[in-house]
Amino acid sequence: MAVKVYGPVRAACSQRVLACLLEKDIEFEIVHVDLDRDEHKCPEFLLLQPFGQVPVIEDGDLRLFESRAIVRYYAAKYYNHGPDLLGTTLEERAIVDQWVEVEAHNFDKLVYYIVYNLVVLPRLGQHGDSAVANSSKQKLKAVFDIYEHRLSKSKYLAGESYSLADLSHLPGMRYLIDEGGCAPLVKKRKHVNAWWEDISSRPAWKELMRLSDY
Ligand SMILES: N[C@@H](CCC(=O)N[C@@H](CS)C(=O)NCC(=O)O)C(=O)O
Repeated sequence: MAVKVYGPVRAACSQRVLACLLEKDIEFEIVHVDLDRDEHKCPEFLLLQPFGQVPVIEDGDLRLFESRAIVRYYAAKYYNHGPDLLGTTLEERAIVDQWVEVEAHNFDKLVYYIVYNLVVLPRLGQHGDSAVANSSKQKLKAVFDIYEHRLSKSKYLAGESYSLADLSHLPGMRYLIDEGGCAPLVKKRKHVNAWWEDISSRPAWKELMRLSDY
């Protein structure tokens, strides 16, 4: 039975989940949730996700929200199917987890402030706060400097293999580069740029970009 994924295919958090399902070649069905029409705040949706956010998955009897919990679940459930996204030893897994947490706590908020103010609000005909976007870009430079150093030591964030740590960054990186005006911040950092070129060339991500109709 196909996994049901509730959320717009273009939402960054939905894309994190979809990128993982595509890597693992897991069949899925997208149930579109229109955020512009506040469908995620309606009572039926709140029964699925009490915080009123996407994505949510339904897989048989299992219902799960929080995109990083979902990708961890599928990476573990289909450990032997498709690429290993978790790491093999306890230590490798801990390092993957560490960088997934970095994405969630050091990177994602900055992406949100930049994209919300420069892309989402203007799309809705409202003024974004450019001061907030600019100060987030300054903070992002410092984060990218740390990534640059890390990626000068290993091909991927958690070591020599692609993992959930890299996959988790894909949607935010795309938003920053394609819509948030941050391409120069990436391009001028040799290792971050090579990493982005590599991870965004993966067939699963390219397939998701086709589904997203970019
Ligand atoms: N930590 C959650 C965040 C979910 C989230 O922020 N989803 C966004 C779309 S990327 C959303 O639903 N935004 C609408 C809202 O918060 O009202 C996750 O990773 O699933």
